[in-house]
Amino acid sequence: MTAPPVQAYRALVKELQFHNHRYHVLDDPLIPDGEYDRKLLQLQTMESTFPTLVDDDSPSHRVGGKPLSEFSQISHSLPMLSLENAFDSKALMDFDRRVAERTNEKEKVDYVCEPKLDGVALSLLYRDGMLERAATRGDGATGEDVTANARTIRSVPLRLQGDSPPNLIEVRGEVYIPHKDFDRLNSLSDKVGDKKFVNPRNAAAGSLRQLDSKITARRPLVMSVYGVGLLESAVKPNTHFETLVYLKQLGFLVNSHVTVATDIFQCENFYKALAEQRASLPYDIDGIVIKVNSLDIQRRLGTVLRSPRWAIARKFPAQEEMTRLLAVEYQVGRTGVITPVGRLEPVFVGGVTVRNATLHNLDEMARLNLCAHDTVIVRRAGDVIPKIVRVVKEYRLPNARVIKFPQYCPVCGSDIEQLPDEAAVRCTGGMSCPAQVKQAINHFVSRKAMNIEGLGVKLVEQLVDRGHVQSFSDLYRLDMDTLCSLERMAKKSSDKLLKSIQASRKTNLTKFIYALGIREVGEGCAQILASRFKSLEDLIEGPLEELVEIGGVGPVVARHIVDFFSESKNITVINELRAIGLKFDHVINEEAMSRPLEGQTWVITGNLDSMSREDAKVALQNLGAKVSSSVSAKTTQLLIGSNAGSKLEKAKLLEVPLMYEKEFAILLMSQQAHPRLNVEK
Ligand code: JCF
Repeated sequence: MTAPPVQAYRALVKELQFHNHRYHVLDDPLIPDGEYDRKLLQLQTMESTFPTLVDDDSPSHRVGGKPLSEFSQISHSLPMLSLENAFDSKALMDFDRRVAERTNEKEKVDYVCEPKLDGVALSLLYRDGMLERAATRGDGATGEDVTANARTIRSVPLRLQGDSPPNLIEVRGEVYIPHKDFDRLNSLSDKVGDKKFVNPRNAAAGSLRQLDSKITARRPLVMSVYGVGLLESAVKPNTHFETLVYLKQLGFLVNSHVTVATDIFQCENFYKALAEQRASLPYDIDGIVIKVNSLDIQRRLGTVLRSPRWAIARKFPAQEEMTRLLAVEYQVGRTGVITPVGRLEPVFVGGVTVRNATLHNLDEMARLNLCAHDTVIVRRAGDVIPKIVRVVKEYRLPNARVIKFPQYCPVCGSDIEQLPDEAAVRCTGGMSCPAQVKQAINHFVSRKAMNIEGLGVKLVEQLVDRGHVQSFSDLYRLDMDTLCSLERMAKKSSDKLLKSIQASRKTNLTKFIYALGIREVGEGCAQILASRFKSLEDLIEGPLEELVEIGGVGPVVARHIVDFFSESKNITVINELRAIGLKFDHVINEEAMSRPLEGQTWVITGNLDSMSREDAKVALQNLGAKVSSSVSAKTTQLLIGSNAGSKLEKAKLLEVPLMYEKEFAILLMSQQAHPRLNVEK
């Protein structure tokens, strides 16, 4: 038998530890994953051939070991403290005053601010640089021994870095699961029919408390450290910030947002800045933690009950709250999309009072499986539209009635349809559906369409409900008597409105095409179509192939245009308008031509491949568009790159027209190809 290759083995362990740290702690891998896996396999082969070689810090231990029958209890040598909460800035100022009162008058107190991670606390004990024991917080005095599980967490060093590790160090931190890993975990568990996790925190807590560490090993846990308990070492840090630097040097992951503040106002500013970033951080946080920086002052301040006097958690408003579902109502949009909306007992969540939550569509309704009067968890994260996360089944009333998505349009009773590759359910009623008529009219009369002033939403509502208006042409048949019979309409305003309606008879082709409300045809697109076809007849006859080739139109929009004009109802509407004497000759407006996107508001989301977002922004601005950073009902168009996130979600909800990068590139090219559309400085 050959002698075990001790040196080669240790070298390989060290090499794997180095790459593990680069990947999981520094987030800066040096070698590709496949290369790492090969090296790990090599190590495992060595270990199975020469079992005597296996060391405690072997990376092969990351895969978990034998299941336990129970966790043993561990008493913390120094209690694991909890934090006092501050829910407003006054509470923070009070904290600062209490600190000042207990410290020497001339002493300047610095603070350290960090995000408060929403995970589970864990304590790690290292003796002579080797991970010896890991324990949960438990009640602060005693926790559970989860050493086997902690070993599987890649950002937990099995051996500390550096040549002179402390004799003994107890490191404390928070174990969590980043959003993207959580989403993946939940979609995986979906496939095998497992129960989904409600949120990353619960998933982290459940994963850390698995008796079978092989299961924990497959969960994407991350540990970020924030403090030290016991410490036996030749050199000791003097401040909290130095402690964090020290922990980083030992190979731990320390949150990158940690900042020193020289007074409490800076802490409050840090809080505000982080609140802004909260929705875009890759993990959940529920506030910030503020600690006195000097460890000497910390010692003098001491603790009360179970919280230190030298630290406080400034909490964000909760993003999830519980409330009661009052009813589900259905909104029918301009294009017939039926959106279920939950009416809620008002609840303060994410910093505002929420009364409604979107239920998105049929699939979401099926997922939630709501019953009348259910108790629900509402989530409002960032400026995202509030949604119902789940039902609290335990509070469901006996014999509660299941809420079913309607089988017919709740407004007009027409059939509804769900297209194979669409989540949305639509009413097929078109212009026979009052809800769609109202919205179509609202769009038709809007400023950038026919520009009929004085015809607001409330008025349109009445006109349609009383049967005065069923299609666009009916607007031109309205008379004084009819208008005066409506609520809050006197002679003067009726007269003004009639004049405005008459004035709109003379318009141009762009505005008219836009006013028709063809799906996804915004003003920019209408402009392109008008300048290309010059007359409505030619546009109506334009074959799909020709439309597809127009820069800025794209296959999806082209399809919508062809579908629109192949509906005889729509042709009838156009003919009626013509018969009434509407003029929509193609008037070329030179100024509008050089700025075809004038008056539009675009939003960019995701990463663009062919250009930077900044370049795309400048290009849009040159064409006359405004570029905004958030999606709202006013957004004309959303430009979508890869990995688009919540903006895309929101745009879909608000039915904002979408444009993918490819189509956008074509739009830009088409602008350069047409001298008249060119941008000249
Ligand atoms: O991120 C956290 N959840 C967190 C919790 C951060 C800290 O600095 C903490 C903590 C709990 C107690 N510090 C203490 C003393």
